[in-house]
Amino acid sequence: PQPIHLSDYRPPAHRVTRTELTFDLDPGATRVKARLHLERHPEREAGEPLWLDGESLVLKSIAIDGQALDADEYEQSDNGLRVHRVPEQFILDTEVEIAPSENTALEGLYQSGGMYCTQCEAEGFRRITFYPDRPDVMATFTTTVIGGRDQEPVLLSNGNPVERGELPNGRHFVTWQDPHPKPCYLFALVAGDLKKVEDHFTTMSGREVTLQIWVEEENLGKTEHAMESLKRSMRWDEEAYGREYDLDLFMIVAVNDFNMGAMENKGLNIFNSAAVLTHPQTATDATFQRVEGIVAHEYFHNWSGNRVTCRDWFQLSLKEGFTVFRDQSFSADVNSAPVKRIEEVSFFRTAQFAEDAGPTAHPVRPDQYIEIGNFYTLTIYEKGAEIVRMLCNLVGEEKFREGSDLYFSRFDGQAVTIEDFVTCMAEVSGLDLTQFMHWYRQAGTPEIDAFGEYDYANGQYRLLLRQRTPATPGQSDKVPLHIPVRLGLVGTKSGRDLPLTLDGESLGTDAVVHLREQEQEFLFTDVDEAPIPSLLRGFSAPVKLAFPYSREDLAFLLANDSDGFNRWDAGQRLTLLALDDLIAAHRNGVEKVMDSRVVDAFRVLLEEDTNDKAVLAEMLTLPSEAYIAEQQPLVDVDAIHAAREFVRQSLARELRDELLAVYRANQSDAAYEPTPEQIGQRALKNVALSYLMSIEDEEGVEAAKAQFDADHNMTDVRHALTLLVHSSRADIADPALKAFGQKWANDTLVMDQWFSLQVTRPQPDALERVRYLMQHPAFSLKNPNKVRALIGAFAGQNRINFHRLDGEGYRLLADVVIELNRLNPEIAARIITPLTRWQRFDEQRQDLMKAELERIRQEDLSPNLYEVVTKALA
Ligand code: B3K
Ligand code: ZN
Repeated sequence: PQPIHLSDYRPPAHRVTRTELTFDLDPGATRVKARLHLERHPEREAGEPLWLDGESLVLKSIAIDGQALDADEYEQSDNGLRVHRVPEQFILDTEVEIAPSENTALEGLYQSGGMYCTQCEAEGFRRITFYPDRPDVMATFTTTVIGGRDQEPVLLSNGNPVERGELPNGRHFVTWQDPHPKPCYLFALVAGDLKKVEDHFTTMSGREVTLQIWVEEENLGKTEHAMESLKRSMRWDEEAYGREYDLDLFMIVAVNDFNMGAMENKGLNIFNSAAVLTHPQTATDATFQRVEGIVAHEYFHNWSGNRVTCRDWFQLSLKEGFTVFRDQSFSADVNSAPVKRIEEVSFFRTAQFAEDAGPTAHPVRPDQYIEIGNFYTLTIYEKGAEIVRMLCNLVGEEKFREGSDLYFSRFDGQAVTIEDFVTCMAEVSGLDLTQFMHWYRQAGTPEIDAFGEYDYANGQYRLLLRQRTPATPGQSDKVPLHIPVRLGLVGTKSGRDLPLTLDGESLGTDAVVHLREQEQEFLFTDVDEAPIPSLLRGFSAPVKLAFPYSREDLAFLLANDSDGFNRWDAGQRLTLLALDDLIAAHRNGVEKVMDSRVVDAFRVLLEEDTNDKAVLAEMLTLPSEAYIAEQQPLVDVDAIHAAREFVRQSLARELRDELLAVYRANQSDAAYEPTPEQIGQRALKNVALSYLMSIEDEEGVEAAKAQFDADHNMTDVRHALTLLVHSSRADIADPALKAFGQKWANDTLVMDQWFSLQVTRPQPDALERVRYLMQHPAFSLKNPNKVRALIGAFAGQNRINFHRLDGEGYRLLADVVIELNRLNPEIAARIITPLTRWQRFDEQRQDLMKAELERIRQEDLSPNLYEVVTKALA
């Protein structure tokens, strides 16, 4: 496979203005008729051949303006069809046959359970019919779907239903019309025996919109939260961005087999059932919040993605980064904002930093790719969102809104670029964003080294910032970035933010300084007491910032920083320093000693009377093994695990009574609600229980068992069961696990949780459990959720067992990847990730991991895996 380059972009030779499709559904032989109204692109010369993408299609007929083409008038290949000569303007008719029942890649038209559904982004439409499958070709769609009256009573597509009727042989049809021109990646079709829940929304201009969520009958009771989230999102987008919905009907469909979370098809969003269905008895708080965020994300795409779309797939972050930023802002508004930010950043610094430091590192706007399906990454999504957040902070909220209004009005109905977006922000604010654009071009996480010095005599604080972006594959030289650093100076006497005066200008007590040079000095004057700097507040830029804080400094910031995010971060930094010592002690075989400063800091937290329990729960949570590993030059899996366990157990022993008190004080019989208050309270209670269970405290074990038996809600039940299964108390855990498995045997989403919590246990039998559970009747390699729940959870979260020194963890993952290469290349190329990160491990593990990558390379690889494996072995 050959890479595609951004620099080769040209508009298409022909564009489609109208697309008319007819689907005659059949599992093994669906017929698709396409009538395309085509014309030459005004920027391209006359006489160029017509190119249509197409994969795995059996061509039955082809005609131009009613004339069937002779065999020498066109040429068909593996990836498409070329018609040598076409008129300036013409109608193309084709008919193809496809086999949805054989489609295990879950791209194009496929079957999930008994129903038909589609996934076209990025390049799935070419598996449905011959078409210029690129986002800069936008057409109106009319779609007729024919199915069995009994098997497929419900036939859905984009837009509004305009006609329906009966046909011979027990068949029927519905015709749908979507008035908004769209690229084919937003096309969708769903057919099956589905039931709906309906609601209504009145838009800001007074239009009535019908809202429908379509599910299998047994899931009708699990849609309420998604519906409420949808209505909240619609209102929020009107208020925050002035964006109104533009059709009379908005549909969401839940399907069990889906590669990603969800898809923003125009008027017909298709969701992974795991990202839309909830019920207090079956879904955890985390799932409730995830559903809210994803429903919002897909809805927000209606403007940032659908009305204004991407010119080409290199611009993917134009819609994804912006839309993630929008859904993050929404979630922060309707939940606890500081907790949201802490959650986002701790995930980002663990997973995106690792991606940016690994063999598949790429810029937020890549300049080349082999398989675009590999670029739905944390970098495109989450780092893209961080860039938009920086832009918003740079221009200010008001100008940002002005800029987004300008963007939506100027480019409505068009396929555009990242420059188009940034130019709008520059225009309304008058800021020069030229240097800022490097954020989109440069891969790798910038590192800032900061140093500070207080001059008592003159009352001045000198802050030196030095930036550096490490080399990444294909990018050895980096230029300095424009980095907004939000900061405060916290007085060591007063514990307060001191007034900031920079270059004679007074900036209040919390300000943003702009780091543009490789090295830059900031001299704050009129500083009355010695300060400790609080840097990168709110994670104002996606960078690693190092400052030589002492542990006393960090304990001080943890107690005094006015920025909630940086208070949390000070606690994390303090714990990380203690962990460093313990990791070293473990490696050197020296006795481990707990740092009393950490214990004291945690004691203060536990005794604090704070309202935001969710924030407190975050502060009490230790950095994950994955994040600790991120900080180490050489990852020692066992030492990290041992050190972290040691900290957990030491804290549990020293603070046992306080933890038990917090646990008891936060128990509640109140009916389950996914409110921020209740979620915070459960989180706090469950963190306390985790500590108690780490030492298998008798009362802790009793509490976990009682919490499981009480069966109050899935958050509490799952947490208790996980702690029991991860403990040595098989006497309690085994019967509980069995009872849980039997109770939920028919609920596929709960069974996913049952799989995950078993294979993440630290005991040495975890890997054998994975192999055993792969034979379980509820498991299937064809279902992406099951693959993630079992294999993904094991390889991603059970570090000590995945990295076993006998290499069995690696072998297991490689075996699965090889099978998935045939079944579902997109999932194969994702699930392999932990194997590609061999560079930071000891030599023995490096060799084992590379050997498995080599074994995979011997296979007949899909483009997806080919790209990832070659990069990983480069
Ligand atoms: N836009 C989709 C991505 C699906 C791509 C899968 N290859 C989901 C989202 O970001 O909303
Ligand atoms: Zn998206």
